[in-house]
Amino acid sequence: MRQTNHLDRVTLTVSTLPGGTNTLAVSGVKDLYNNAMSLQQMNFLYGAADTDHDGLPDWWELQYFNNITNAVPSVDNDNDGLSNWQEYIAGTDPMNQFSTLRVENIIPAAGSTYVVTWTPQSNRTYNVLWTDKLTTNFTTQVTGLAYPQARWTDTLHGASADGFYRIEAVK
Ligand SMILES: [Ca+2]
Ligand SMILES: [Ca+2]
Repeated sequence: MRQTNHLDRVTLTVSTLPGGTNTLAVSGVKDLYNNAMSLQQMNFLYGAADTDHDGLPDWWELQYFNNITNAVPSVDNDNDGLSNWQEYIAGTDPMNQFSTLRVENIIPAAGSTYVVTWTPQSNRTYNVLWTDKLTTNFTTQVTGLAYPQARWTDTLHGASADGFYRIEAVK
């Protein structure tokens, strides 16, 4: 950040921002001759501290585990099939088995299509994957479906005898 002669100190008080990158924009800045200067902008990280270096930010561990070191990324505390780390990425509650990411419904629709639904979380995007056999790899069908979108229509696999869907969350 560039320092200017007439601006030697700024005190900024920040509270209750979401974790991650936030943008601070400063406008109305003028130079020594009272000419308007271009908008100054900076990005800063808030709430990204991770005291125990386990990949789960302190603010997240505090919110769900009342402590900044108690949550174990690989553990599935609420037994919903998602590890705590997966719940952090998905934006779901790691202590509530009903808050989870899964394909909720696959509904046959007109024109040999299937409508796939899930429960989206804010600030997440979703990818839908498909395979005709669980012994083969899933292939990505669509990416970047942003909250609040909660459904996707598969127009490609209506004639397939079998089909399996997987939903991925991207933070
Ligand atoms: Ca942590
Ligand atoms: Ca879980």
